[in-house]
Amino acid sequence: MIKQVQGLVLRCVGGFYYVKTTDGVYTCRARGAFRRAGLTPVAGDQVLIQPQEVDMTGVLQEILPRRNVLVRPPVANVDLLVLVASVCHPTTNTLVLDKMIAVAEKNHICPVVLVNKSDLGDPTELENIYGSVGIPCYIVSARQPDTLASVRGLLEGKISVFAGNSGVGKSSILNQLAPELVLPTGEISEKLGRGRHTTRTVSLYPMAGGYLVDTPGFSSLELDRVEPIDKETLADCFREFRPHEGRCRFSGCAHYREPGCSVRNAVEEGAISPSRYASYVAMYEAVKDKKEWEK
Ligand SMILES: Nc1nc2c(ncn2[C@@H]2O[C@H](COP(=O)(O)OP(=O)(O)O)[C@@H](O)[C@H]2O)c(=O)[nH]1
Ligand SMILES: [Mg+2]
Ligand SMILES: [Zn+2]
Repeated sequence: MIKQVQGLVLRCVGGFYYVKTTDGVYTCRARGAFRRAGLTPVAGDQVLIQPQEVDMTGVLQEILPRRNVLVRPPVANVDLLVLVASVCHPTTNTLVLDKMIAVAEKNHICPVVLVNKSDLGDPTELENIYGSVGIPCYIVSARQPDTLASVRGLLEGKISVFAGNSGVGKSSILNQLAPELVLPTGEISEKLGRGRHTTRTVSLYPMAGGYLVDTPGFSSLELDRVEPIDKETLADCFREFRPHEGRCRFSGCAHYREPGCSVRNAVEEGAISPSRYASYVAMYEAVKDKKEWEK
């Protein structure tokens, strides 16, 4: 009987997989069968390995079923997508944020919004939009570590991917959350990032029984190969629309220009944020005329 143990892939570098098990981190090679089947283990994967205790090496034998997997950065079994926005420098594009939230919802990843740099300006506008949606929204400042206490609690035991425009403060926040981390921030990180994209490796940084993943910017985030979300699924990805299901005058209402639309009424009454609805309309218009064969 060959011994097998279960572990978590923390990092993949040059064909080596660092797999954390209850008795330590094993440096593993993947079984050749993976390559032949076009399968690649990624950080976040739960795997079975054949361990060799003498030198803490092993062979990665099997990838256990994934709950989800991101294309870029390649990470599996993501619990939270932490979207970092900032009050200023850079300003937040709510359409980009809402697109990310929608794709997270579609992939059963819980979106979280952090409004950072609250020491520099008024976070009320973003707080009003996202606080009312029912997705966790926190006003924080990487310069005021106290503001991050409740965020730390939320991340406990989870795999969390941090995303947001370059410069919003992702790395600064991660450094505060996990003090043993020393991620480069600001201009230094921009210089390091340039031209290194092809060799970038994804790491899961341990924090409070969970793991954190940093990403350089929205442009390096790809949650889903099949984009955009089709028009039938889009409304489901806006969670504040869900209570209106079945309440519109027409069944199959797209909440677009139809009369008697419960979602549009809610926007007019101020129960749904106009900014969120505008994002929905922009995303809907991008897919509404797509034919089946164009997808
Ligand atoms: N005033 C202020 N500056 C911040 C805050 N968070 C980050 N910064 C600064 O914003 C710049 C970009 O931060 P960085 O963490 O590299 O952003 P990233 O590109 O999202 O990882 C750096 O100069 C940080 O010092 C904050 O909460 N308040
Ligand atoms: Mg960074
Ligand atoms: Zn409707």
